[in-house]
Amino acid sequence: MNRTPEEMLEIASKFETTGEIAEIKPLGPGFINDTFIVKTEGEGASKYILQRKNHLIFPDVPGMMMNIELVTEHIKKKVAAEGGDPMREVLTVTRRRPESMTEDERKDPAGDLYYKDEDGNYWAMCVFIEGSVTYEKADTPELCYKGGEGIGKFQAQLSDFTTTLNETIKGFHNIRWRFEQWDEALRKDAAGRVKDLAEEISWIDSRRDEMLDFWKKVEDGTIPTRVTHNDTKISNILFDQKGDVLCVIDLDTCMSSTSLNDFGDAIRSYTNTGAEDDKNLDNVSMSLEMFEAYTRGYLSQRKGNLTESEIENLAFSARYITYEQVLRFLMDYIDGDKYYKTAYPGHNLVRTHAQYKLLQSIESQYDDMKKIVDKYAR
Ligand code: GN1
Ligand code: MG
Repeated sequence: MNRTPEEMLEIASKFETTGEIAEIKPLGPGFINDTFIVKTEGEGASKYILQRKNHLIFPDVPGMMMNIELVTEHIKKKVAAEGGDPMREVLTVTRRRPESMTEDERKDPAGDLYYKDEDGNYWAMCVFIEGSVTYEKADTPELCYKGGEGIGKFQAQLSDFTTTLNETIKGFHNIRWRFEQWDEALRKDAAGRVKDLAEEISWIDSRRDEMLDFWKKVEDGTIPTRVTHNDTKISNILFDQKGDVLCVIDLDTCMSSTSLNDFGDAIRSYTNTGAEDDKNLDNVSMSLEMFEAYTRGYLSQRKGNLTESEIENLAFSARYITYEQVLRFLMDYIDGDKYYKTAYPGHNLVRTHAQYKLLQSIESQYDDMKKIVDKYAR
């Protein structure tokens, strides 16, 4: 949905920025939200990230914003206590300008954390961290190590967080729930594509039981639940110019889950020698070197704080999340491309094939992955 510069300015002006708003430009390739960078000039000149939060995907944006506020405030206190910089080492949510708020918004406990426009779109803002760098791909083991350290630290900072968070997307990494959606998608066959997908569907079917066996351990408490990020791809970490982690961003899916999902999703993203949507499957495989670097970085922060069941299942989590991603891309293709933004027809099927190639590569290196986990976890 395109908005005029005047409309964008009006939306951005609802938030408590310093300086005069001078420029609002689209930013980044996010699949879910629309993201803009807002620059202000004059006294207090700064930069901000303005996002239209996709409320079709996040049904409770106020609940999500409350989560983000609680989590970032918790981390801010920790960073300050340790002598760090709370404006750079964690996201800062930009609140609404009090004078721009209606009576009802003032009564809402999350009312100053977002703006709902006349079309029902939700907008939220945070401070842009100057000098920060993001990567779409992890090119070096050093970067993988740092990324692992970053997520490990994030989990450690939240290990004593006790407030119950809202579930921003129902059953996000719950494969039992994903199978319910999957069965329904196949039954509906909304885009008439199922008839051409026998092979791809068999990839999902043949692994269904082993995935459910893993998830049962979460359901019966063998694997504990913690506060986790749930979308740990490398582009969701801000690095400084030297390559050190500043902070973790995109906290939309921050909620209760297993720490394993964060690990698995990071491995899915960091270790891929190709792109998530590579058309050339020869490019796609899991780099064991990158796996080792990420694992070493992650466990440097979490070793001693994970349970035996978490350690035992750490390597498997990469199979679990990559499998889930194959299922989610394929399911969206079957549904007629309703969830992920696509750049061309068939994009979700290309993503499915590329992620499946990655899954096969992970499966074939599974024994080595377990050995690496053992080496750094104990
Ligand atoms: C989405 O928000 P973004 O674009 O970082 C998705 C993740 C997927 C990822 C695949 C809320 O992440 O779960 O792993 O795309 N986020 C949501 O690249 O569905
Ligand atoms: Mg996201």
